[in-house]
Amino acid sequence: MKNIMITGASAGFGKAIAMKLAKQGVRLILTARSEEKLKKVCKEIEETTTSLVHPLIFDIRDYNACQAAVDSIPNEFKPVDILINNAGLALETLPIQDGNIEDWEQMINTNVKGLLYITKLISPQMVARKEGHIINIGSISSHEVYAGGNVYCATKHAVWALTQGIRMDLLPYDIRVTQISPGAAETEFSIVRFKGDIERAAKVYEGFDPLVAEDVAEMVEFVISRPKHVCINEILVTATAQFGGQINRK
Ligand code: NDP
Ligand code: 8X3
Repeated sequence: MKNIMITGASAGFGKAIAMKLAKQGVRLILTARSEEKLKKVCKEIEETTTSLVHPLIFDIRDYNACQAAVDSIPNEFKPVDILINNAGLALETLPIQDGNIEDWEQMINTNVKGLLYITKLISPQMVARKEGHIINIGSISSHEVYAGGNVYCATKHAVWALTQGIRMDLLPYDIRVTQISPGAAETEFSIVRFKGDIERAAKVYEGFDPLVAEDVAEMVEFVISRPKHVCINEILVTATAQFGGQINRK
């Protein structure tokens, strides 16, 4: 039975990945800040699958909290075989001159530093065992920049650079490192981005069929099911209606 840790599993991709992998009978360590939402996901998994699940409630921006959470993982959920660095967010689409420092810090601290903190805490045991798989959730924004996407796109470009750097560093230890880079997907992402403005968020997905969280979960399922000698370096996946930053709306 594999031990799989997924950050940001209370909603969106993280939740869908957890639900999908739970069907295989695994041990899941799921993390998020929202206790109520995460425990609901855990309950659903426990009630509908044979998988075991351990929730960790903490803010990934806080290194001490990350360390305490990782230290508290029960022995039966260790060692982590697969780490899925998914927690992340975008805030606003403001031009750079109007940007909000707190928003920038939250995106950088979550999307870049949070990913680094968890990778730093989990990778040493993978190195020691010469085994493991790290999957980073990047974005089309790891490759493209759009108006008002400035800092969010910079964080996802950083995730791409880190995926490459981590893969190079861990190459001698047979550790697989993969980035999954989705285009626009309808999750809570835009509601978070527009700070609860549901109507504005809905407009992002008007006039085309966006990706859904299940699509990304299927990519993860595929990537981890490859034989050990196969490392999918990156999957860049968009809605059929999206090419780069361009969306063909009807
Ligand atoms: P959601 O908003 O639906 O989910 C985001 C998850 O991240 C939640 O579980 C949230 O949990 C968690 N999270 C956010 N901030 C923190 C924090 N400080 N500490 C711990 N957990 C945190 O968004 P998505 O599922 O769409 O996004 C998941 C990832 O996919 C992100 O990295 C995003 O950038 C990326 N992405 C999204 C795309 C999209 O169009 N939706 C496309 C490409 C990439 P909680 O709030 O409970 O802490
Ligand atoms: C999230 C999707 O369209 O903002 O990474 O790049 S998008």
